This record gives sequence, C-alpha cells and structure tokens, in this order.
Amino acid sequence: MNRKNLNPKNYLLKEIDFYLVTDSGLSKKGTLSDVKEAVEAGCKIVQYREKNKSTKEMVCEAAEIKRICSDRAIFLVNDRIDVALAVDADGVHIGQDDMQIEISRKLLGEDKIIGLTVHNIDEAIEAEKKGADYIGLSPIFNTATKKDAGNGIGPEKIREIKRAIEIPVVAIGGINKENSESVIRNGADSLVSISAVICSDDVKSEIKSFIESIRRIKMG
Ligand code: TZP
Ligand code: MG
Repeated sequence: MNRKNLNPKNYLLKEIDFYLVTDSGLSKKGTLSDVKEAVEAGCKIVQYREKNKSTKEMVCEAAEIKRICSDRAIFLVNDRIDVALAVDADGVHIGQDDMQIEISRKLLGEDKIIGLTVHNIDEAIEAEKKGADYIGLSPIFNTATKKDAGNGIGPEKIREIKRAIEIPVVAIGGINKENSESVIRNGADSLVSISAVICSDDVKSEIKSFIESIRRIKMG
C-alpha cells in the first residue's frame, strides 16, 4: 500500500531541518517551554522523549505538546505507543529494541508517522523496507546525553546511507553548531542537537540559528 500523504502533516517531513527532542533532565525552563520556543523558532518536528515521568503525567504533557504543535509541527512520542494513541499524536519514534515496527504500524494505523533509530546501512535499508517514514541515524559523534549510544559513526556514513534509501535521514548524537555543517554537507535532511540547545539559556534563538545555518548549507 502506498501510504504517502495519508497523514495531513506528512508533507512537513520533506521540509524538516532542525528536529527537537525534549529532555526534561537537561531543560532549564521545562519541556513545554522548550517546545513552545522551538515551534516559535520555526522547528517543524518535535519528539517528546520522557524517561522519568508517570504515564499519567506523560499523557497530560503530551496533550499540551500536541496543542502547541497544532498544524505547525509534526508531534511524535518516543517509545510510548500507548501515549501516542492516548493523545492522537502524529506518530512515534522507536528504537531497535522497542516494539517491532510492523506491530507498531498495526496499532497506530497507516496514517501515522513512524521514525526508527538505526546505527548502520543494513538497519537503514531494513527500516525503509518495513515502512519507516524516516530514520534517525545514531550516534554521529560521541555523546554524553545518551549513556548507551555507543561510539560515533562519523558524518561520512550519512552519505553512504542516503545513497541506499529514499526516506529522510535525521542525524543525532553529539551534534553542535560547530560540527553541524559536516552533518548537513554529508546529506542529512535534518539534525537533532539535544544538549547544545536544551542546556542553553535561550532555546528559541539557538534553534533559530540552527535552522538558518541548515537552510543556508542546504541551498549550497
Ligand atoms: N539518541 C541517540 S544519541 C541521543 C539520543 C537520544 C542523544 C543526543 O543528545 P546530544 O546532546 O545531542 O548529543
Ligand atoms: Mg527507544
């Protein structure tokens, strides 16, 4: 089945540049404030990643994030298919050890967006085959934000993987303003930078500056 354009926000996937992943542990003003500032800065995709809150708290927060994203940004929930379903999010982002993508798809339906984390070219090809809407390629560089992320694979890997698949590639892991240029020049459609943005005093201006620089590099 051709699922393209089933989700009204699917078109936004073609336009993503800076991708916000929330982190309440690192946040200075809180997750809702970070999401609000990100959307105001022009960020078109938000992933609610929460490892320390109760399901009840997560559902409440997710409902708020959905409201903030409205039709301006894609809203995905990390790992938690139940939370995504509870608030009718636009989709989920899952990892290799989370619920299998085929089962996630059955539960969520054909119109939802599913992103899958991959670490190499084989996993990337498999992700596309199994119906992922985009991949998160991880980790590009070493990172302290995710303890079990492993060693950075280097930005050159992005180019190799871009040649092998058609779905968007989101780069994640250890990306900051300085090294982000190499990530985009190697073909990433979008990038995540958690600590460099969430730990800053001005999330909005950090994201604005990432978006401007990504767009500039993409335009060549
Ligand atoms: N998944 C792979 S690496 C990572 C996640 C959530 C952490 C990225 O954080 P940072 O601070 O951008 O390196
Ligand atoms: Mg996961």
